[in-house]
Amino acid sequence: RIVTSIAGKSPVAVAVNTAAKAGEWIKSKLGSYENLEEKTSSQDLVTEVDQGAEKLITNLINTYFPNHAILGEESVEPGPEGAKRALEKMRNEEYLWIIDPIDGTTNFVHGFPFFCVSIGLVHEGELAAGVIYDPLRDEMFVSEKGKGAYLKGRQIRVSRELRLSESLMASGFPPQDRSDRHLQKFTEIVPKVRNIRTSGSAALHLAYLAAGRISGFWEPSLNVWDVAAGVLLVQEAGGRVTDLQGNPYTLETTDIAATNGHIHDELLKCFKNYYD
Ligand code: 2AM
Ligand code: CA
Ligand code: CA
Ligand code: CA
Repeated sequence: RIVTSIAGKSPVAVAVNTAAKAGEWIKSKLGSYENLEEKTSSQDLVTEVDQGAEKLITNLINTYFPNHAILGEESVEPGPEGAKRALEKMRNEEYLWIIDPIDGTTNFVHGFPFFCVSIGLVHEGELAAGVIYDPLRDEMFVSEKGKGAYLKGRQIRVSRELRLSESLMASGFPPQDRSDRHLQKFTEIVPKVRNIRTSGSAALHLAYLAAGRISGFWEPSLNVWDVAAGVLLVQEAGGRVTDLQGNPYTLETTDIAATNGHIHDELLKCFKNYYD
């Protein structure tokens, strides 16, 4: 059991309560954001709601843990280099919070109801807690290292499918990567699986994997805040996360393969020669 009462001030409790507050506020702004800005391109968006939610989250975490470091998407210079540099700089902090205030900003902007708040905590270099909150469905996914993964207080497990052919999968197309190899791989994998969803939030896809709603997910060129919390959820729900070549997940991993474990090798087989 994971204790999520804020009275104890456990980091998980603070993460849960913070994600709930941020999520409620984001939900109240759905359809009424005022400033839409393009970051690196017309495919890479930010609104004042992303920025406001990040501030709210940062302020709350700071209140409880003034000595912890916080890495948030909207406080880092746009582009993959900015993300890499920021992580390098903060990597050795004893406690590092990794925040994506809205994962699925494009969906939020268009009113497509699939986005979430993602809050991960790294302790001495290892994922220690991961919380993902979907405010529209009021679904709070919570994981703590060694204690399992939970949805609304009930323990969740990855799915049982043993083969790609019976698996519902998810993937995505981040603005940073519409490369031929990614598109080609997508075309190759579609006929091998039961079906694929590309719903626009890497974090929520990982939470769905942890809950057994899909059996696998892959996506290249992601940033640490897209996946940190989701990776722990998947691992604590019995799943497996690597890069596309099968190396174990680290905070530096950008090309992600995550599955229920059973179909992992079959999925990785599809990525042989991916980088050649
Ligand atoms: P976001 O909504 O927080 O920006 C969809 O394929 C995924 O790509 C989402 O998780 C989305 O996160 C992420 N994404 C958006 N812009 C990105 C970028 N510039 N680099 C990497 N991932 C990005
Ligand atoms: Ca973004
Ligand atoms: Ca994101
Ligand atoms: Ca975001």
